[in-house]
Amino acid sequence: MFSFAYGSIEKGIHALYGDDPEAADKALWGREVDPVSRRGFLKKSGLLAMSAAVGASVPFAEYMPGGLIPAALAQSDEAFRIPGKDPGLIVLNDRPVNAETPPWLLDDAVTTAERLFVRNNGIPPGNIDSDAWTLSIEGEAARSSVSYTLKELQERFQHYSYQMTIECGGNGRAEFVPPAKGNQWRLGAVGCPRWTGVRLRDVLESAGITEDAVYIGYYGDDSHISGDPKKVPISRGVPIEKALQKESLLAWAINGADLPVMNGYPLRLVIGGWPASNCGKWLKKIVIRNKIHDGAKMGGYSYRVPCHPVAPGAEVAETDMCIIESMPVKSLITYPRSGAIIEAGRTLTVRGHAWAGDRSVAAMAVSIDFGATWQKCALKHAVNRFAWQQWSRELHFPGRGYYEVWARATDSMGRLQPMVVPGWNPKGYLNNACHRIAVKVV
Ligand SMILES: Nc1nc2c(c(=O)[nH]1)N[C@H]1C(S)=C(S)[C@@H](COP(=O)(O)O)O[C@H]1N2
Ligand SMILES: [Mo]
Repeated sequence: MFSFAYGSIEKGIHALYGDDPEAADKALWGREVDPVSRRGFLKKSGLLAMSAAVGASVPFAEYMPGGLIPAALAQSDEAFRIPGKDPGLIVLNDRPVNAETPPWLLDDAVTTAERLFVRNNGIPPGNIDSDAWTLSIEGEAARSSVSYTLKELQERFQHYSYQMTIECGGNGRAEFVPPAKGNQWRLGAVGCPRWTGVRLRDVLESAGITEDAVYIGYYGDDSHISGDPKKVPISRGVPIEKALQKESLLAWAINGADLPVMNGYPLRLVIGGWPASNCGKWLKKIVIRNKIHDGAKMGGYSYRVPCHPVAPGAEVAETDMCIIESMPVKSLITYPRSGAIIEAGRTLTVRGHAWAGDRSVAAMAVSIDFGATWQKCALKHAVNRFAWQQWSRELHFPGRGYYEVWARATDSMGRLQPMVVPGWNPKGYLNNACHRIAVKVV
């Protein structure tokens, strides 16, 4: 068994028929499927499942008509709209808030703040006072401990802006078989806004870095989901060389405006090319360590993958797990949306972005014949290191029918995206399988 990126044929057929799921079922199964059983609600076991899905018990459940899809889950409903975010974001979880951006909303070359995904491990801070905000630098490998208010940071150090892709290490997790626990990200835990701030390097050097420094670690102002003040939701970090790269920023702005609260207001770390879990939000403290940082979610199965490939579902000892560093080569089709219908004889220009962690993207190709042949795409250079690159390709379809457009990037070291979900790992990280969309020519 293997599964394709972003869904099976079944999902593809459903995407193709968009708003008409009954027609999709007919196409897929040759018959109509009872919509209630198809949607999985309101079988007798449904009450628990429904409570879990809406995130609350349903006091009037006994009055709920059979077959009703809770409004909280209906596509058009905005009950859980996240303030400051595009209503098209898909909310995966509301405690804590986690939301991804569907590919067709990632079409902008520079991701807007409204369309940047949200990934929270804990409960974000409330009542943030940016005037009173301080960042401290300390740790065994810091020559001195220093602390700056946000204003001091902005006044004392030179400002830099870079467009940088941030992608959750678990983006694409939904496709792993056997499944991995955690937020079931599909494709949209990624974005590439322009960040402005000061260089982490300049600020670390102002404290002084001792010879034995090997790693940094961050601490944010969010609190643990359990409510236990002694527990830290997440505290990750990177090797000192990565921290000292010129693009590593302490950022207070996204596309020239304040960070949204959900994305770390008023200050966050941005480290290019590595899992976004390294980009600490609501940043209060950086520690310079003389050993690999051992904060929350640095060990065990968190943001680590088997050092050597394992069979799907294998048990892997913690000692055989290695920290994820550069993210792998990947691409998205951001136009058209899967399920596009075009007239026979018309051309279709497909487009999207590609990125490759610490590397750049060297080539981009698309296929309309399930990978039998590939067509080279136009590909732009990155505006700076760690920014995603735009690609496009005009397509001609030979006749009416059902097609899939598959997109595949190659990085600067010659590595290609795989067609199938690669490298099963216990927590479902690093799925960089090709994105594909359905297109019907009528
Ligand atoms: N303080 C803090 N920083 C954090 C997190 C968090 O939960 N708390 N989540 C991390 C993870 S796992 C990811 S993928 C990115 C997500 O950044 P975003 O929510 O701005 O998209 O933030 C990282 N920084
Ligand atoms: Mo993440």
